[in-house]
Parts: sequence; structure tokens; C-alpha cells
Amino acid sequence: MKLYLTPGACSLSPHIALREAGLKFDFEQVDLATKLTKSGADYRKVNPKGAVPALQLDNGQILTEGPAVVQYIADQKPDSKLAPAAGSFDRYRLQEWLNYTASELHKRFGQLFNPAITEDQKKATIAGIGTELDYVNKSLGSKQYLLGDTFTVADGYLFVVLSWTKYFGIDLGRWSGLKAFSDRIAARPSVKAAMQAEGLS
Ligand SMILES: N[C@@H](CCC(=O)N[C@@H](CS)C(=O)NCC(=O)O)C(=O)O
Repeated sequence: MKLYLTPGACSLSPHIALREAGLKFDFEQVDLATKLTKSGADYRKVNPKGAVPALQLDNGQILTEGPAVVQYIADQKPDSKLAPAAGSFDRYRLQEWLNYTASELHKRFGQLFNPAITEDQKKATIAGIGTELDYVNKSLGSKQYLLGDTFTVADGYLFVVLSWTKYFGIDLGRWSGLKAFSDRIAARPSVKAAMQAEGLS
């Protein structure tokens, strides 16, 4: 398998999942500004949407959309428990978190990464993220991970999105549960290895 990624972007989530699952994979960096891969290839030929992540399977198929990619990875190694069994109620709980992270949190951060954002829009977006993080912090409560005692791909994705707070002066310390969660995930060997491989540590 080959993962197309951009250091520190949402592609870090499937990168962590691949390492958690212990799967064999290569990766190639994508420059999101030029849409060129590190080897100079046109990334739009891999993913016409131009966004990372994209996972190229050994049979040549390309899978995109982070929540789908991480579930695919998890299902390659069911014993890793990175995702509850398909069809179980907990699997829908996982999808609930993946979808919330993608469509609410990730999307809102995406607006902040847009250089054309005005100061007023930025303030409103940061306030909206704050309200969402209040909700996530409360839902997490005293649990170690979003689904309870077991790390899943939803935790890896939330960790990556939370890591973007530092770029916009959002103090994660405001939410003690989320700060502890983030520190807990950052200490996992797979996360350290993925971050090192992406040149982030
Ligand atoms: N819907 C996609 C969105 C992925 C996404 O927003 N990727 C960002 C990096 S975190 C990106 O590649 N942005 C550049 C672009 O879309 O041109 C998914 O969930 O995988």
C-alpha cells in the first residue's frame, strides 16, 4: 500500500492507523500548493479532488476520504481493534465520531487555513470551534478514548485535528480532558513514529 500525505495534514490520521495496524506501506509526500508529489508526478492523477489523504492499494485501487481510508486500514487487521466489527452498534458510534470530526471540526479548521479569511470570519470560526470542543470534551468525560478504553481510528483523527489548535492561538489547555487526551495519544509509539517520519518532531 502507498499513502499520499502532506506532513501534519489530516493524512497523518491514516498514517497513524497504518502504523497502529502494523501494516506494510510506503508513503509519498504531496505539495498541496502545486499538487505535485515529491517525485514530481501530478497528484491530481492519483486523486482528482487534489486533497490528501489517498491510499493506493496493492491492486492499484485508490481510496480517498479520511474516514473511509482509516476504516479500510482498521479492517485489514481486525485484531488491532482499531475499529469495532462492521455491523456492531459500536461501529456506528465510531462512524458518528469520524463524521463529526470530518464534517464539523475538520471543515471549520479548513476555513482557518484559507489565507483569504477575514479577521471577523476568523474570530467567528474560532468561537465555533470552541463550542464544538466544549461538546467533545464533555462527551469524552473521564474516558481514555472516544469509544471507551480502546484506542480506535477515531482517536487518531481527533488527535490530528486537535493538533491544529496551536496554529491559531487556541489554547487546548482550556479543555483539560482534551489536553490529557491529546498528550495520551501523542505518547503512543505509532504516533511518535508517524510524526517523526513526517518531520514533525
Ligand atoms: N474530504 C476530504 C478532505 C481532506 C482534506 O481536507 N485535506 C486537506 C488537508 S487536511 C487538503 O488536502 N487540502 C488541500 C486541497 O483540498 O486542495 C477527506 O475527508 O479526506
